[in-house]
Amino acid sequence: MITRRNILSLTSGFLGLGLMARARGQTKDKDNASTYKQSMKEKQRPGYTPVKTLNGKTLPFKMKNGVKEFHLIAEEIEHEFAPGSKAKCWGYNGTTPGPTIEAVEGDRIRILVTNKLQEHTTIHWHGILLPSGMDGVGGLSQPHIKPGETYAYEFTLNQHGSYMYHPHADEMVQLAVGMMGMFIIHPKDGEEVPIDRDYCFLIHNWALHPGTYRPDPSIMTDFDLWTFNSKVFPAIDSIVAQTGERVRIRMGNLSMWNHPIHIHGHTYWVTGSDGGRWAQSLWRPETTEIVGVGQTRDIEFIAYPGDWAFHCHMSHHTMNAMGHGIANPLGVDQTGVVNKIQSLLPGYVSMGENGMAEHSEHLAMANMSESNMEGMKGMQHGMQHGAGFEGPRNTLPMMTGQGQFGPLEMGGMFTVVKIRDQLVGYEDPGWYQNPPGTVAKRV
Ligand SMILES: [Cu+2]
Repeated sequence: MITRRNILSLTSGFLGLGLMARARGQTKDKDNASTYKQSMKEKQRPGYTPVKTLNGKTLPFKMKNGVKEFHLIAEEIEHEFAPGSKAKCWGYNGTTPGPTIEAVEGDRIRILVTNKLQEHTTIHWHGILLPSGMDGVGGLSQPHIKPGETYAYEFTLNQHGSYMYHPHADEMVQLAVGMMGMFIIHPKDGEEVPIDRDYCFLIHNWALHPGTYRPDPSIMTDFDLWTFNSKVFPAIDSIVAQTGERVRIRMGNLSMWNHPIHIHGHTYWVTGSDGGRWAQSLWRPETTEIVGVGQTRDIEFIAYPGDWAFHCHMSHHTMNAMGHGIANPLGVDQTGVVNKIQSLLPGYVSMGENGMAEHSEHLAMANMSESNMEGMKGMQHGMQHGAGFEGPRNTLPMMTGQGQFGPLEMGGMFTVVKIRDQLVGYEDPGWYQNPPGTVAKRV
């Protein structure tokens, strides 16, 4: 496995070559520049920058007679979408999504799949070119993997790019409850344009109805939670980078909607998919790219300092659980009717007469308190509206998150790209300290 340390030693290896070149009589300055250029260009040949899975991890492997052997265990798990909302989900090796499989073009790999579910399953290697019998479609390419059984998939990777894995057995249910993972294959000759930070995540949607603990697989359009790697904002990891670095974000969509994923403060290039990293003539500058159902998309940008929103642009997809079949409340004085509805529907919160912002402030305040649900009981909301408020159990506020200037009024598919001139590893650096005179202000 290639680690950051390996890459450092590779880089220093090329620096060493540079020193040898200098001994052959080149001038020092020219030599330093060319050595640096060479080391930057070569630092990922034949290595690579390991992928960073948001809120997740990479699946370890063992080398066995030249074959990289991975082991996935399909099982029921308890998953937390954000503090205050947990569910019985299905996943791999204890998580949803399962750990990211990461390998290199040309690798021979074996993936053992153990089924600890109460029903059969399989795994389909989405986008990967392989023998038909390794494709993982239950009944079509193989017998189903029954509870307690382990199957071995083995094939050679003859491509590179951003791929996925997911069951192809009782697919509607098994996807709806979280069974999926990313499968990243690095090019064997390294990247022509080197990548400094390589992120990946899966896009998904969940019907975890307010007050319940199991995602409902029967829902087709009206979902409650919209996630990056099975987390909702503010529990989604920030994407961090150092100023000037080339950042790639690989996104896979196994949800039931297409998602236009938008970045602030940058133009990114759309550079790849499950067809690999595209030829540079195909790269497109965008600030929003639709990641369609069943697709993967890679975007790349050069990091510019600041705190930048990164989110799905479907505005309901940056919300948590909410009702959709309600009359339009804007401009309607609801003070009289709210108490009556609450007597029938405990936990009902009206949408605002003047918009939702005021409502979000109360919930954001509640969300900041130590115990999410305890904090939502009564106090702030009751003071404002003269009615005790207790949200449904195990249910996140619809809009939440607190920034350095106030409530973010977001949820779901939203995170922050935090870019700093100096950065330690992948640590979250906190909020951006804006240079004086660069923050919008009241006049
Ligand atoms: Cu979306």
